[in-house]
Amino acid sequence: MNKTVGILVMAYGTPQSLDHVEAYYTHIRRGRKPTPELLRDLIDRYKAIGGVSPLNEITRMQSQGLETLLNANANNNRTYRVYLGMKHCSPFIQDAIEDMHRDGIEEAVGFVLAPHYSVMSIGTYIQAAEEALQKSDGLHMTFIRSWHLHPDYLQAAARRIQDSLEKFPKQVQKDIRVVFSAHSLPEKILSMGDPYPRQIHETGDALARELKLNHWLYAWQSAGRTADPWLGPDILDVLKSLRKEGHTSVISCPIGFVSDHLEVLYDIDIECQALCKEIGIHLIRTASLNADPDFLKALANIVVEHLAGES
Ligand code: FEC
Repeated sequence: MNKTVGILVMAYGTPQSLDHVEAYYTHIRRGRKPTPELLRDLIDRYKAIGGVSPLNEITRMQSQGLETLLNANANNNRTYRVYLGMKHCSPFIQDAIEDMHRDGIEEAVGFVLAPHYSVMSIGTYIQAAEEALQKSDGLHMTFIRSWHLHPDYLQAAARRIQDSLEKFPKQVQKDIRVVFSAHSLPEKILSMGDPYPRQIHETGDALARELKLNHWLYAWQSAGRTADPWLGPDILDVLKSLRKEGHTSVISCPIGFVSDHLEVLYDIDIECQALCKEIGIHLIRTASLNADPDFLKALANIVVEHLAGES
């Protein structure tokens, strides 16, 4: 008999228009409305990248591409159905699980389109899913918590760094500084023994080994606008320090993210680029993985290997 396995693909989500920014921001802030200043600042950032972020569109393409690829290679009378659940906009994670339950799915796997685990990032997606599962009798779901060292993911990321290296003249390539960055989180995760900073370093170190890089370093980006201390150093400070040390050729590799969105298109492509122009650094950002075939293949293998380990 044919069996359908549900795949819950979870992603951050973005407002579908500028009119939806306030509701989205309020959701991110767990129900607390942003001040008019914070809201204006965020709307201005969306305007600077063209009014909307491409994140939802890319997430949809990733989900559809994954479903197509999984079914093209399916055997043992298995078919796969992908359900998309967002953290901060519709369709929410809870909606996706309700749909799965209504469709009679009994076996499912859930994962987030972000490679590194933190209790404050992936942990909160899984928590939302687990709450919805309590109302979904008969639906059994397991989770992939991180996939930051999967060889196919590393290969796809390495290829994009190599492409960026080749955009620099041959004679400067050996001196290039590669800055790996990920979304900052409140510093308190350190005292909780959270694996997030370690996993980011593991990914960067594995890529540096694979590509035989001479110089690489780590930075945090996109820290929240809140009073508590966030993980540092911030990427802007790292770029300033590199310039002070005399370096002028830098690759930015935001390995904490897989898609083009506000934190990449604004924070790196506008904010970091403006700083680099001012201080005299030639900065190239690695292309995002988006819905490219090599990344979809990595995602499909991550899912299939997880399911094989479960059965
Ligand atoms: O393109 C888009 O519209 C959405 C881009 C976007 C992604 C993303 C990913 C992560 N975040 C993470 C943590 C936090 C924490 C707070 C926080 C706040 C924001 C705000 C916006 C935003 N994040 Fe985000 N994040 C994206 C966008 N993020 C907008 C609100 C304004 C601002 O601070 O800039 C602070 C919450 C609070 O106030 O309490 C914490 C982490 C990731 C990477 C993992 C993932 O994708 O889930 C971690 C994409």
